[in-house]
Amino acid sequence: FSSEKYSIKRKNFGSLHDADLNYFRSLLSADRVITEESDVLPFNIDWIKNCRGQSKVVLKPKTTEEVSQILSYCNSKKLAVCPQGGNTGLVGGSVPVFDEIILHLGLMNKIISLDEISGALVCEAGCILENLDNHVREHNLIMPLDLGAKGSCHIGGNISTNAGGLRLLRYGNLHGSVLGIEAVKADGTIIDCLRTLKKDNTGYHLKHLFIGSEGTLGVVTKVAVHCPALPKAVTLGFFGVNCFENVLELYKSAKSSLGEILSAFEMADNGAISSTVENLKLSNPLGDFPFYVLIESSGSDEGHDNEKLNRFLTKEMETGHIIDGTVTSEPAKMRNIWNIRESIAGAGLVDGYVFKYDVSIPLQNYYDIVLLLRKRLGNKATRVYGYGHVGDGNIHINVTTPEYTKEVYEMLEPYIFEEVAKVRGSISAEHGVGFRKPQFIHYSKDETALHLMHGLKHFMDPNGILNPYKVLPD
Ligand code: FAD
Ligand code: 2HG
Ligand code: ZN
Repeated sequence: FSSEKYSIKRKNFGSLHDADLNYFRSLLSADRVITEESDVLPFNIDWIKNCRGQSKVVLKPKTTEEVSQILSYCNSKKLAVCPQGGNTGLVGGSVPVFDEIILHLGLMNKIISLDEISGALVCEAGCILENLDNHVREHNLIMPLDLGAKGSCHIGGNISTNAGGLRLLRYGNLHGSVLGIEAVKADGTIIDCLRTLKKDNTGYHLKHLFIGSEGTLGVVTKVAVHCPALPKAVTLGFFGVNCFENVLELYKSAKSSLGEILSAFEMADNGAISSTVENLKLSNPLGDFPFYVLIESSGSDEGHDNEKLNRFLTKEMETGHIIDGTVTSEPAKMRNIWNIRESIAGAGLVDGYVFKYDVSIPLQNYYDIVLLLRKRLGNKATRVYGYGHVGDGNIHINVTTPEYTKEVYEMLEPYIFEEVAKVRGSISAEHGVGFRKPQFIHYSKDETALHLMHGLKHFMDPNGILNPYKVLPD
């Protein structure tokens, strides 16, 4: 259990009784109140199997009103609640720590409207990202975010974590793309900020409170998202690069040569790609290189885009920044290349256990941390590798071991956060703070900021029932 593994004390919340279950059964139907231990178990365990809670019940509301009634009841009884979307979060935020009630949004999965002209999509929070993307593509639009977990994560979960992903470089983060939100406060009040307007400066921009607050300030029930136009011409290149300095040179050059058509710039080191080849049996279309770079262009004119891309590639083969590569516009081939990149997150799990770090670091220091950790851990780790969203200054470091050990954990934390703080980086670039990092948040936020966050939390949720033990330190 997470509480024992990380020595956490249960806070003074109410405990679940039969009368509470009866109330929930009367409100929802009995089949939407899950209490069978084996059925509840998967909702208690996170994606990387690092955290495990002890909840006895999963509630599956279908409407905002049901969410409101559940929260109002829980607040009156001081019953703690853990909101859960697709449960793909990587910092333990989506699973309970003790016996918090799991509020699963999966049945709130209706698409409400799509305005093909403005690109405004309105839907419920439990819609799966990939389903939304497939739907809007039929109308020549795409979702402004894409990530390896798209087949299971919910748009409400994405918004609650302010997920970044593979195209943030192009479309920006969700604070820009989310047009409106409907959310339910801890006391059951429904906050209706569900507008589809691009411009709306009427007072405080409340929707932003719910973007990235990881279920601690309210439960997101409906969202309005701006969907950009589906690009007509997409090309993907996968390249072998000799050293990290050349990855940076290539990024600089891609920005200036490709300009507005550059839609992704990702890198993975040799260890990251090897983990997908060795552990998941994926085939690497290139030979063995110290670094790999994935560059995607998306535009509206194939001829114009290809001309730019060819000029860029010819130049970079000549400079030696690119040693080898493959470039394709065929959807199936592009899918294969993206699959190698997107599979890295899960590949390390095959080794046994993965310690995952997700940090923002200024680009000149971006890769240093991987080298430092390799040296520090020596043969204590099976693999130490780095990969991530170069265009966003965001690197993921995965350390794999046969099993979780306190010794390796203590060699990694807080060391890694200290190193990140030295260069004024962020200890969580895109995955959030969740359960795993509240005690380290001070490496990235000063006391005045934390004080304001505590004040907001208290104002929004005075009993602290929403996702306790997460985000903020005690
Ligand atoms: P969950 O995991 O269920 O929940 C995440 C947090 O949000 C929890 O704190 C939960 O309490 C809260 N929450 C969920 N739904 C709601 C709601 N409706 N209202 C209020 N709170 C809610 N992240 C990135 O940023 N970029 C990536 O590229 C990326 N790639 C990933 C690849 C893989 C293979 C995996 C497994 C994860 C990846 N992630 C990535 C992590 C990312 O945070 C999640 O995938 C996603 O955004 C979480 O959505 P979810 O629906 O699974 O939320
Ligand atoms: C990615 O970019 C995700 O693939 C997951 O953010 C990163 O698992 C990780 O470390
Ligand atoms: Zn990522």
